[in-house]
Formats: sequence, C-alpha cells, structure tokens
Amino acid sequence: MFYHPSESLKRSELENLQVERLRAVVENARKSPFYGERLKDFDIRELQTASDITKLPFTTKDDLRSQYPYGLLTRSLDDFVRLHASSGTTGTPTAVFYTQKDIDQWADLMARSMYAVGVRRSDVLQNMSGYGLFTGGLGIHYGSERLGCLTVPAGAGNTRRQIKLIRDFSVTVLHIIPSFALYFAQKVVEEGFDPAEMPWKVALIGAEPHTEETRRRIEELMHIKAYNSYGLSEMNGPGVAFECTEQTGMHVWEDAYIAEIIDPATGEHVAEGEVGELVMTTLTREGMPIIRYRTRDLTRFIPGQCACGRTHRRIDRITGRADDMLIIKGVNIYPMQIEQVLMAMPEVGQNYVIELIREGFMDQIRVKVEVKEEYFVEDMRVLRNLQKSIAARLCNEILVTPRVELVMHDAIPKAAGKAVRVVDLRDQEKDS
Ligand code: DLL
Repeated sequence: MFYHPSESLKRSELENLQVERLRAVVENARKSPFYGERLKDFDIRELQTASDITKLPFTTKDDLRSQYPYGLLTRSLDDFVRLHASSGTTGTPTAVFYTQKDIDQWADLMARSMYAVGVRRSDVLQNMSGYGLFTGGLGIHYGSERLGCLTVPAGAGNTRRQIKLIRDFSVTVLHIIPSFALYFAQKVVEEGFDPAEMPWKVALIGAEPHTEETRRRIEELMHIKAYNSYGLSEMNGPGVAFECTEQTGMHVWEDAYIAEIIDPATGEHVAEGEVGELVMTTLTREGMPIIRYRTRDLTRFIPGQCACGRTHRRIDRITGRADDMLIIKGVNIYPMQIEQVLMAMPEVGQNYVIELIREGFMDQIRVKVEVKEEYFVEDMRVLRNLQKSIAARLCNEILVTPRVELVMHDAIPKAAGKAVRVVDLRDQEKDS
C-alpha cells in the first residue's frame, strides 16, 4: 500500500529509529571541521529520546555561509559525486554536496513522495522545472526514474514546446512551480487547447509559497490534481515533506529527517498546532549532515492522524518565511495573505506583484494585479469599482489599505523559475 514500510511505523518505533539515527548523525557530523569544533564537548549519551534533540545547537544559514564551500563535509572530496546550490533568494547561495549513497537515498525519498500521490511506473512525468544547480531539476528527475516513470526532462520555460511534448508523449504527471502553472494554464488555452482534453492527471507543485486558493485555481484551470511538495537544498532538495492523496498537509519523512517547530524569537518549541519556524535535521545523509537547521520557513504541525494511515507527522503549507514579513504602518504583513485574497477573486488574473514604495515618510505597498481579459473593459467605472473592491478585501485581511493598480493580463513579466512577489522600490521613486 505504501512505497516504504517505514511510512506506517508506530510512533514509538519511529522515534526509536530517530534517536538511534540521531546519535549516528552526531558521531558522523563531528568528522566535519564545522561540527568537529561545535560538538566537540557534546556527550552522545545525552541523546536518550528523539526529543533530546533540543540539547543540540542550531545551525543557521550564516553558519553554512561561513563554512562555504567544504566546511560541513565529513569525508574527502573523492567520495562526492554531485553538488547543488540553494537558489539564494536571500543573499549568497550555499552549496550542498552528495555522495552516491546520498543521491540514492534522496531518489528513494522522491519516489516515495510521488508514489504517495498515486504516481506509478506506468506514468510519464514531464519535469518543467529548471535543471542545473536548482534541486527541482535533477532531484525530481532521479526520483521519477527511481519510480520507473518515463521521464521527460523538459526544463523550464518555452511554453509551446512544453505543450507539444505533453501531447506527443501523453504526459500524465507534471512537475511545475505553482506561479508558472497559473501562467502555463492560461497559455495552453491561448494556444487553442482545452486543458480538460490534455493527458495530464497530476501536478506536483512546490518550491515556492502558494496558498490553498492558488492550488484550487491550478486544479480548476488545468483540470488536474495538484499536490504540494516541500523541500530545500540544505535538506537535499524536494522530497522532504509531501502531500498524500488526502491533501490535508504534507507528511515529513520522519525516518530521514527530524522536524521541529520553534518560536523564532526564543528558540523553544511552540505548542502542538501553533505556527513557528521549521527546524530540520538530516538523519540519513552521510556526506553533509546538518543538525537543527533553521529553515526560516513558517508552518505548523497539523494535529492528529492522517486518514491515509501514514504515521509521519504533517506540516501545513508554508505561510511565508520569517524574512518575508513586511511591516507597513506598524502592521505585519505576509505576501501570502495578499495572494490568498487575490486568488479567491474571479476577476483577478494569474499574476500579481507587491511593490514596496514610500509615500512621504511612510512605507506603503502597491499591489499590481493582472485582470482577466474578459473583465478588462473600457468602462472606467467598472474598473474603478473592481480596484476599490480589491483594496477593501485586502484591507480586511491585512488591516492596511494598499494602493491597487490594475494591469492587463500578461502585463507583469513572468519568470520561469520562482516568482518574485515583492519588489522594493523605496529607493527608486518618490511617491507622494
Ligand atoms: O526549492 C527545493 C524544491 C524543489 C522543493 C522543487 C519543491 C519542489 P531551494 O531552492 O533551496 O529548494 O528553496 C527552498 O523554497 O526554504 C521554502 O522557503 C521554499 N519552498 C520550497 N517548497 C515550498 C513549498 C527548493 N511547497 C525554499 N511551499 C524553502 C512553500 C516552499 N515554500
């Protein structure tokens, strides 16, 4: 029923496995220059249960940067076969190295993730994410091959060619970044195809924050089932947490990772079900183990057991990153709150951007919103009302009234990779 027997281990068995692996991780990590120093006085006997992980120190992005490139490696470079780098959305990238065993284990986790949403060896999977240093390329690719799927390494962009490949090879599974999926769905129609007639059944969407409204939109526009996929380069890449067919949160593969959720200010665990910063530890990676990594991603554990029968805990969709937060007129705002409102409005098209501007001495946001072609009418009053209604709904959610600018569909440039949702224009223009 499941890809791997560990998926239904009893919690006590899973936690025993975790602590056993955690001890081995600490022993192994000490072979690296970084942890050799940081954990030199740590007594391994302090790790009696999985929750004793809190006795270990955190690792931050700055730690990884300060150790760039080789400071976390536990063995000689000869043992490594691959490297990837994080996208560096916030600052300089960090490099992650894999031994052959690490690649194999990662491919297994990916295959397991895909299996959990019904992908089988008879499927044809088109990987529409960028290849190269980004883990969404080769990470998904190896997982798909491990599962036995015919794998089409289409890469990002080039909509027409994507459609041709999908039709020619009867592609049933897409791996696609959610913001690109919205754009792509629209292009498919513009190219004269009916999404309902396309061979696809399943979309694996991840690599960037998106809301439930966005998922629903993708599902409706494309006539597809879309499943959320979470991961980060520091923890291999995709395949860290994945939805199952229930679509009620993402199972963290707890035989391979320990997940914790902390209050970012105090570093203490939050109460069960509360939102905080996700902290992750690798349990099976041999070449570059990372202990208690502060992901800066905000989420919560979903209480209770999943109907699918897997015992691995679920995290909720990522609501944003600790460093994504905007403070406007003293109010904390996350871009996903804005997306949630916009994607629930039928008049709103498939793209938007949040611009951070200055008005007088105050910071303000201007939300540029694409309007669907059929709603972009010549009557100014209609557009004016739509603008007002968007501003009012946003104000209801974020508690400040943003500037709203309506633009024609396709007016906002679409990157093939992760969407840039917030643009800081405060130093570039004077708005008064
Ligand atoms: O984005 C790995 C990946 C590739 C995941 C393909 C899923 C599919 P990085 O480039 O290192 O790795 O970026 C990791 O992206 O810390 C989150 O902030 C964000 N992120 C990844 N998946 C999701 C998701 C890959 N499903 C960073 N929802 C992470 C929200 C996500 N944010």
